[in-house]
Amino acid sequence: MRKILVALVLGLLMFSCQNNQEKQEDKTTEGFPFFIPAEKPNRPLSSALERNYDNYLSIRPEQNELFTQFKYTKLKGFDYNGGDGTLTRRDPSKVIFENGKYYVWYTYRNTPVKPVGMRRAKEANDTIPSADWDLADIWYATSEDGFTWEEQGVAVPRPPKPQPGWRSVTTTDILKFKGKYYLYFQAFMEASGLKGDNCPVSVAYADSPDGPWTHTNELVIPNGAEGEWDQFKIHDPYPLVHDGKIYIYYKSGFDDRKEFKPSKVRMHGLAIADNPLGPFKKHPLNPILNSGHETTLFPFKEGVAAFAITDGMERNTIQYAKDWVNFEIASISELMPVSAGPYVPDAFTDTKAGRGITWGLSHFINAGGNWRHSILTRFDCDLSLDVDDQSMKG
Ligand code: AAL
Repeated sequence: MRKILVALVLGLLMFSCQNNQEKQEDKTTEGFPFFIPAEKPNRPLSSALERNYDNYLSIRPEQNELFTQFKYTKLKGFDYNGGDGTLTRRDPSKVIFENGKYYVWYTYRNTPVKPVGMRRAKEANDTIPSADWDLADIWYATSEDGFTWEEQGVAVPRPPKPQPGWRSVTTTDILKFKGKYYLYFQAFMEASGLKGDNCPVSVAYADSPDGPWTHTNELVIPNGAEGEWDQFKIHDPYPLVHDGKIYIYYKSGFDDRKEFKPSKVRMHGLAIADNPLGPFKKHPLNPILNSGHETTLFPFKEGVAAFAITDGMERNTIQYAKDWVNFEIASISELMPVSAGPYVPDAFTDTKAGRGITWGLSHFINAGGNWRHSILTRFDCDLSLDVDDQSMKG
């Protein structure tokens, strides 16, 4: 009996020592309600737990530098004809800070009537728009705080027929390179909806963000050849500077191909040039992002981060490519800003230590049957490595 008691006490002591040792060896994550080691444990794991360690930057969202949620604030300074669908502002560029103020460029449509809708595009004419972005010009606005904006007027108007963009110039984004400014934009040669939403990309340049802008009337990023993934459209051109070159990320889609219908497939491609006016060479690995819709990217550490929103298997994710080409999912988010144009302080500095973003502009679509009009809004987020730096905030 005595022997049994001694063995029991010894057994208990050994068990508790071992347990304590294990607990000390396992670095638990502070405040985490379950006993989940911060490092991947050396024992068989379920696929879900395996993935939790292998596929993301951290094992829980709050520790992940590329995880954020988004807050939206109504902007001051823009009127929308009472919201009757005749005036739209959408697809903002990234925001830049020049001459002591913030600048943004966007698609501006002010038509006598609201759009008839892409499905009724045959009813569109010189004054009746088909889509929300049909019959549009590129306008710009400036702001001192990122909340109240002063509309400055047109930056790049539609050129006369038959020049590229005569039907509509839309969805622009800004580049500053060697002291000059460049606006890349979609140049429509027919009303959206007649065949699809098809267009290539054209460019205008200026010595100052206030213009005047010279439209080259050239197609700087042409559609792909027949049968290529970007045969029908080059949308949402988004320039950044990397390795001394201009990297333009863009979106295209496969949805004009009968074999894919009714699927909505949108992916991102990359085109690179030494000179802002081209020639641009499309990356051999295109498409380089398998999801998303509009393009939103920013330098982050040595790589680049991208929002994948709206379409595709990996929508609602923030992705990261250390080499600016091969993207991995960094985090999954929600209510992501549509067509976000963030304030990216180091978009053109060829940085190797990208600082991330904390705010920008995006759009909301007022949908009612057909899309009627869109409004610009401000979004705030926490995707910066130096969130306490006031210069990151508007
Ligand atoms: C957007 C963008 C492009 C499309 C249309 C207007 O949000 O992806 O610009 O052509 O929708």
